[in-house]
Amino acid sequence: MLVPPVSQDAQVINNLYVVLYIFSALVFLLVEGLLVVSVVKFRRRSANDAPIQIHGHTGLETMWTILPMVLVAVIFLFSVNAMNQLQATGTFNDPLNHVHGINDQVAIKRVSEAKKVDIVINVTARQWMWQYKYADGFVVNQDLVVPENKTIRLDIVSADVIHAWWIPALGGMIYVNPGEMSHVWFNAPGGTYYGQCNVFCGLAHSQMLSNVKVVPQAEYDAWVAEQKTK
Ligand SMILES: [Cu+2]
Repeated sequence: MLVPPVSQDAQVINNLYVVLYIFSALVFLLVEGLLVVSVVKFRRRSANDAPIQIHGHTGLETMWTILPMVLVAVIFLFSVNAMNQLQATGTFNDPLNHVHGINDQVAIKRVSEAKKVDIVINVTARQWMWQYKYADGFVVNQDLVVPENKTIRLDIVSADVIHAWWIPALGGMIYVNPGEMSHVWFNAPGGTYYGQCNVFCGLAHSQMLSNVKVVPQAEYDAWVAEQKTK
């Protein structure tokens, strides 16, 4: 069961999955169907029964070479089309959230101009937690808290090994590599969205949760005020 999407990007990705499911189901039915038909129709009926021996069949061989190629090509086109619709990643020719050098000024300028954002949060991935540093200066180590219906950008770096940020309801996965900065944009309605580090990053990888709590603005302001006093 797919996680219900709450962002446009997550919707685009889910739609692509549905297309892939349909293709997979068709291939499954075709292969299993032929298998069952063959088992029943061509089963051995007596001890002397032997099938006709065939060596080479140009027609069949061409078919099972061309058909998968066409299938993969069609899936590729659907995928490129979906990638081009993703808001958070720019376009296929001008991808945004792929990794950049941390002090690459050109990349930083491009990212900051890419989309008008309300809040930027600096995120550090480390074994085994996400640390969120807010503009007000405080750092939290538990869930990410953001106001609802605001455009958020996360600037994510890794302090140690490769991690990956992925909240299925909010959009696509992004790798977080040491020595590079990755970017994630999202704008979500209120709710709690579950995710976790999506690249095996050591012993406690499975406990490296990355949950996002999206709350009303007033609640967010109160939360920020509380954090500042700590
Ligand atoms: Cu991790």
